[in-house]
Amino acid sequence: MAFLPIIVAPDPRLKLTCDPVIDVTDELRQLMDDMLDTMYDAPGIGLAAPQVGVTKRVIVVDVTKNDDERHPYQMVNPKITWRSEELLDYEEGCLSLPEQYAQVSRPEKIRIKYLDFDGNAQEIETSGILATCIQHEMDHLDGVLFVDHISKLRRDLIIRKLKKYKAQLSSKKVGVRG
Ligand code: GNR
Ligand code: NI
Repeated sequence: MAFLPIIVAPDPRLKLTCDPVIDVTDELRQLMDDMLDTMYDAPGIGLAAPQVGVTKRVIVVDVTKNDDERHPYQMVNPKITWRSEELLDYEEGCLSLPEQYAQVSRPEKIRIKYLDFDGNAQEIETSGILATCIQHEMDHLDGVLFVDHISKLRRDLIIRKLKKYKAQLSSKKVGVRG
């Protein structure tokens, strides 16, 4: 069990395009397990590798609320093969944008292909919050954050708040009182 530090925006590491995984090794499985631990601990309903500083196309998701009915997904090289025309508006948050929320509109249903924990090819159709979360995580793999889907005015407001938040964090670290 390991908890990985989560990168907070703005940070150039959250803007990178991640590399496809060539094969699913034990090392990658360890990363996926550490990502799930980190996500549950945060707590969050999804986490993408770049949020913990790894530029690989790996995401984990679990939208269940109850701790004893967990249904985690660990996805490698996820690819959307179909999206519905109907959209769903959902109030999104992000562990890399702490305490910031905004309505984002995305396809309500999607079909995705991916490699699972064992390296086997899977294809599933999902809808609702699970579909929203998977799309949010997949955006991270291309350096896209939920604020990139809203107006520049709202995005700039959120980024300004995050800069303040990070400045406060770093001043606390060096022992300056705010
Ligand atoms: O924990 C999270 N909650 C959430 C809520 C609505 C839409 C997407 C998400 S994902 C987010 C965790 C995260 O930042 N994943 O990248
Ligand atoms: Ni996120």
